[in-house]
Amino acid sequence: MNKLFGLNEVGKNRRDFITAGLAGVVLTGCGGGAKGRTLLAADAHPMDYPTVQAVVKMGELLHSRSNGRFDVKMFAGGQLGSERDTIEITTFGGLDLNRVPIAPLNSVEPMTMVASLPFLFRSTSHMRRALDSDYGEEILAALKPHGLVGLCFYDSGVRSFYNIEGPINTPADMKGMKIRVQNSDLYVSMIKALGADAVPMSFGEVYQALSQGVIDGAENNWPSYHSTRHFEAAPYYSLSKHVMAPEILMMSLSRWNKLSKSDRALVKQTAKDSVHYMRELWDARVENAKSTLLRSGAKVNDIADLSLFSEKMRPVWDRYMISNQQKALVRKIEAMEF
Ligand code: GTR
Repeated sequence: MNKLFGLNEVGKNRRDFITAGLAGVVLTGCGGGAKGRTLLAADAHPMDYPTVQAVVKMGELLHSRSNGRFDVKMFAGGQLGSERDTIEITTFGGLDLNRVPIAPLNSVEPMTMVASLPFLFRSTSHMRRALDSDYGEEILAALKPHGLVGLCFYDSGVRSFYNIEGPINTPADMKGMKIRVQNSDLYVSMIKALGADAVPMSFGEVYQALSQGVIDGAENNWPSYHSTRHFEAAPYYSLSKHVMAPEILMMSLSRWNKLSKSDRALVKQTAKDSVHYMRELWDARVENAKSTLLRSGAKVNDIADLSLFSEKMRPVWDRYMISNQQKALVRKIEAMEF
């Protein structure tokens, strides 16, 4: 069916099931009643994760700023399916709000690949300033033709590799390793460029795949490495810091189109305001995850020469930065102070 996402039969059935269930939530008047002023939101993370808490906070702000006309009902913990599935559900309006990482949007809109490039952002402040600026808005706006309204970016920190075998210090240490990646061709290419085998897989399947030795490793930020308990099966966390790709909070275009002009501005502003809150939670969560992981026996190593990784991954930039719009945006982000 959908060429972009290519859901298999299981995925399609799950999508139809979820959509029917969500329609039930709206029609039975959960909060907003049949007019659906309760915005249904999805997130793959558990309730206490910063991305989830930020959207919950956004719901509270929206509720008070709209004098009770809007609120948000959060379906956390991946209960509505994989991120690929929920993105598709959002595009046809089965979900109002969805917080996803940028990687699975790479196959939907090439401009999202810009912020997914390895070693593009050189510091947290560089990443935040770029995404808070018109450059970030340009990426968010590119989602619109796909039925998605990008509201804001949330932090996702720095992603590094973890595996079951031993510390990684150079790309040679990864040779032949099966590394799980998010569903994105760009990510597949990044791993291949290092000489490892890339295994695209949805987030919820990684723990089992690591435990059963179906894969040797994966990559993620400190909080996700910790909250998923992937460290139990893959205790070697090597700080390759290869990508700072952000999270995106988006709204379905069909819901957006039903809002008045002033309500659109309210939703956009409230989402933006939730970013500050998210970042406070995020910074604390990173520190907490680091110290808990170190106490729990994770074997963390710094990598002395990150250029060994960045040089091998660099050809990925040329392969995926094809359009003039992508190239121009990359140049502008690179030219920023960091
Ligand atoms: C996390 C992100 C999740 C999920 C995960 C993954 O950092 O917050 O939404 O995409 O990465 O690796 O799939």
